[in-house]
Amino acid sequence: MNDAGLNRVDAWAEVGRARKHESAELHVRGQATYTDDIAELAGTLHAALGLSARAHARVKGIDLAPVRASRGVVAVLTARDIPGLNDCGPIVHDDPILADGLVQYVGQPIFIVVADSHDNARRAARLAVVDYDDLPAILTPQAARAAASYVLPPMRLARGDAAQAFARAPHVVKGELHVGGQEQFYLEGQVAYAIPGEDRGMHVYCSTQHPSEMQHVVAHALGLHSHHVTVECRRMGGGFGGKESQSALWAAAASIAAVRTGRPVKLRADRDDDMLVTGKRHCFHYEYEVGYDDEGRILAAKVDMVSRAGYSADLSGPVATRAVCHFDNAYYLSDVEIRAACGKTNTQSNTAFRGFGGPQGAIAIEYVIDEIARKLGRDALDVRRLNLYGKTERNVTPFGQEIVDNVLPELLAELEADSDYRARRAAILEYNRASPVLRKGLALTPLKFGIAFNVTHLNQAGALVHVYVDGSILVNHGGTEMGQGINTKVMQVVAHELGVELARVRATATNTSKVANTSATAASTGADLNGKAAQDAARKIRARLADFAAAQYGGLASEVRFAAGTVFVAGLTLPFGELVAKAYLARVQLWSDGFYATPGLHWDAKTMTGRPFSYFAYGAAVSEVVVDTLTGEWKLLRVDALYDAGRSLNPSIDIGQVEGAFIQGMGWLTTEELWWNPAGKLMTHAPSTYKIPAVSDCPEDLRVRLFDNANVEDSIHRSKAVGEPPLLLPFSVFFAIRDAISSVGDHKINPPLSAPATSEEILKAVEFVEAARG
Ligand code: MTE
Ligand code: LUZ
Ligand code: MOS
Repeated sequence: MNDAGLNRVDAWAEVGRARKHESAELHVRGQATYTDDIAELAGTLHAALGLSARAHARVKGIDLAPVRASRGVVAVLTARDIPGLNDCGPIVHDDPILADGLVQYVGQPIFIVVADSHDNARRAARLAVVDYDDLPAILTPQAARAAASYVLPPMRLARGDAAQAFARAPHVVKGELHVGGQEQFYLEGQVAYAIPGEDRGMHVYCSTQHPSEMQHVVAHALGLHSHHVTVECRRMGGGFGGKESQSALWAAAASIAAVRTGRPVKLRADRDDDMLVTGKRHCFHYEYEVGYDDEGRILAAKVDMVSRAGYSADLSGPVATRAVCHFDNAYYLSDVEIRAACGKTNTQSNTAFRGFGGPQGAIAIEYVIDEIARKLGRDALDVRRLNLYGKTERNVTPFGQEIVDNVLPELLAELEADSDYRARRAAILEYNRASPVLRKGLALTPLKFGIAFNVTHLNQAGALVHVYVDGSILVNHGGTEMGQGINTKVMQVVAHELGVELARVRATATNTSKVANTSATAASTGADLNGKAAQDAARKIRARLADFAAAQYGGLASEVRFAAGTVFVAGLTLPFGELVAKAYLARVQLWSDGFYATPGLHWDAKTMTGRPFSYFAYGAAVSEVVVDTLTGEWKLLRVDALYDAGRSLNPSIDIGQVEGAFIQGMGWLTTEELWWNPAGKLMTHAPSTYKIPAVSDCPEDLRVRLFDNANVEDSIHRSKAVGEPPLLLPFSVFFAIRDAISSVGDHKINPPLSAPATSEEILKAVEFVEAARG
């Protein structure tokens, strides 16, 4: 081979390339198979859930005769029909599959109807006559705190001496903030299809981020071993955390119905039921007190947060832990005390949602910095910069983890320049002077997000790679595809390792009988963990092929190269497929498992200290809005976002993730409002009343760029996770709105603004400023 050829091979890479999503064409053609698209077996029955109409009550009696008599009904099942454990809680076992004598929220499942069609099951599910004996209900986190009603003991993290630091601080700001929850609103709702097999076997197709946990829950509910149950998921139409633990109810109910009827049973929630039954992002209520100096440097900080956990623990503990570990966001807090509690309320059991408490922790400190800046008459960006973590000092988090690669100073400088922040700030001041009704606002907010499960043992993954005799490659791993592109990234890693083009690699459905004991695809770690596991498997195969090639053709195994579909050995080249076919005849094992466990993690839950994260991802965004101060309507005019994806495995997928997270987070902070009536019924349980952002809400000018910053940790090809962290970027939208509102009072008054900043909330804040201005 000549030099040009060798250069081409040296430059060859499959990772780091902008590749389209492996299912992109199937998605747009409507040919991608979701759980509900799987061809139904003959005899398949359909289930629906009968739901509680009360927030908290004893069930004195229940008349199911009208349900049984309804058209097409085959069986009606209650808690007593569950062969094994009536529990689907992921950590604490306080989560019944079917309520048994006590209902704890409006929407809690009480019974399962099995019928010959989806519609017949749904119709019948409404016909039960339930005799309730109402009990007092707690609906808000504040009420939960007042009653000391918690699903878990409250937690506390402290560093330094906050009391002393407050005593020395020239200024103190004190206040409260409320940040609402959020419905995951995955396009594909919760669904499971359970097929009973021979000898007590159960195969469950389920839209889930956590097939292994579904396997365990189903096995326990049926009184079986894990080896009886197989759970499979080719893809989800979105999960966003809502299918990390809460797919369990649906998997378990379908399986119970399948066992009881001896027939395949599908359970698919319609949107209203899905929203009434399942948990969401936790809303948080904060009480804060922060001491600062004349320039805005934070000297002391105290925060007490309480979340709305709902009626059971679910993942509320880890969510609160992540909130505690992200209260600092990008800022060094020398003397700090952070408290968090998970309020037990008679509402849906809240759960994971993109960011997993991180956004809820970080927004509080951003709110405070925003207040400090206004009190001092400084640009909030200057106050933010003043408080940023340092590079080699002031670089240890309150939980004791050293930050070793803080790029925020450079990243902010780059974004400030690229977005023309200062000039636009001046232009907006000018605009607002001449515009009494329409007011513009601008804000730049940073993010720092810790990557790893904050529960150490979950940071492991497995993979299985098969090289077939024709040279085609099949990869299976423990991660699940929910649209985020994990399969594409893992396929790129395998293709890269074996030196073949991406088209030669295919990924198959996640299946508990292929890779065992997997963690949820969550905490943004999917590609990090499963990419490493698949790389490990591919490397083992490549090493065997290299040994074989060297033995056949001479030279050293360590010098055999695999690139561009070609194998380079002892001065010869041969196609990958040809070497594979020869290796097969020579009885070389052409498939392998792979495994990865993130090194260096530890966490002491009692003191809330350790090294819970493998590394941190960084980013920042600038948003410009215009607010109508008469109606509270607003529009996002322009966004500039810069995100540190390390050496991105796939820049086009990563940019898509940043865009998606941005718009999703913007919805959380602005238009998506969960509203329960005084009786505790969630009234916003459909898109008619619950407003997620539409295409028309996306800014016309959306500039997302990746900040190239090779990961200092030995992550997969030095990339960084991207799934959740960019959800913090639309803090900039919220604070731009607050900036526009505060212009009404010449930026001298801090408008109280809760999230979501709906039009009503904006109007209230405008009125507050007008009243205070006099
Ligand atoms: N992107 C799409 N399209 N759909 C999703 O459901 N979930 C998010 C994020 N991006 C999600 C998504 C959440 S909550 C997580 S934790 C990560 O993807 C999980 O995938 P990863 O770890 O492979 O990035
Ligand atoms: N920790 C975390 C977790 O940081 N993210 C998660 O999604 C999670 N899930 C379960 C337990 N801990
Ligand atoms: Mo994502 S909330 O960790 O599933």
